[in-house]
Amino acid sequence: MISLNGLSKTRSTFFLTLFVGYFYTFSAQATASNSNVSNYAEHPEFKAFLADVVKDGVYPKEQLVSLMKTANRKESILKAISRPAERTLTWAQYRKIFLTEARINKGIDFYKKHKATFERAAAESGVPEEMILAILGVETRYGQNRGSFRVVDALATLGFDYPPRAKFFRKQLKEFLYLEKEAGIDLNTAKGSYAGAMGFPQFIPSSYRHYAVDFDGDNVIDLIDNPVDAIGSIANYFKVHGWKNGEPVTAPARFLKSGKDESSLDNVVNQKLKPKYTVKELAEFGLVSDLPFDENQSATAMRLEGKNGIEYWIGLKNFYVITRYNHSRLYAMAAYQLSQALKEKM
Ligand SMILES: [Ca+2]
Repeated sequence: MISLNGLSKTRSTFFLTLFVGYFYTFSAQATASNSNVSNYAEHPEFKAFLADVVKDGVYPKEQLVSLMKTANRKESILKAISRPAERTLTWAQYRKIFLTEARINKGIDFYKKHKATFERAAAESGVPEEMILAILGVETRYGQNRGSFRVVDALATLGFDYPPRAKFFRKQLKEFLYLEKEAGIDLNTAKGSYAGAMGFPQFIPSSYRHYAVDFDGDNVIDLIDNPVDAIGSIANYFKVHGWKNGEPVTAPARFLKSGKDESSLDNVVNQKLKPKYTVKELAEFGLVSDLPFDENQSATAMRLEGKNGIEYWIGLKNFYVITRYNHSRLYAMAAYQLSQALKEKM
């Protein structure tokens, strides 16, 4: 959903961007086109979108025109998308936002309230309770910050006035229209992140349609107000993306290679998120984990700027699965470490 190192991000963390906003000045004007229209029904490119929606029978024409007449360009959205925290903060700065006593304690309160649901979700999906809980903690502080932008404003602004990702967000806008029928969402009032991610787990419309589940059996898939559906949906998202129960996620590593210095790892660490080496190959580069991993499994190497200097980590397949939720190694590391901190208190 948001461009991170050229990759698309499937989630967004609305409050995080606000946090970053305190520290950085933004310049979105350079990348945003200026359509100079009072609402998106008047945008020059809306006609083609409308024709496409009507052709595919997604949503009635008159209703879409009415909805888009209410959709306005929001400069704050264009600013937010240009500086996501995952791209602007170091690991030390990023970690500090999520690994706090307050966030851990709130998580434990939330867990106690929904313990039976977490247990059922973990049993059915093979995704640990603490991992599901940590995602809720990172995304929305367990539902506290579900986003304050109208989703239709966010998706229209980015779909029509943010050329670098316009195609993606216009597709999300189209997916959003389905949610009125499929999930009973009021398209006019639905709120979410600056990037149109909704509810407790911050699902963008396409994820909502494909991965959300009705976990309390009331025949409505409600991620916005229903924590039970949210818990089941995060578990399902991880399961579908390949989470393997009981397999390792990540572990610290050390550089051990005589006659070479750490710059020899420059082209090995922080490459694409998808693991391209094996644990054995990383060891040949000099990167060795403290844990006895199966040396034939796929692995990825990370070099992060931690509080006490450079940290090396080896990520395995399950780590990659966390990055399917948000295409960022900082995000995945924070979510995993929060899960481990929560687990100690559960
Ligand atoms: Ca439900």
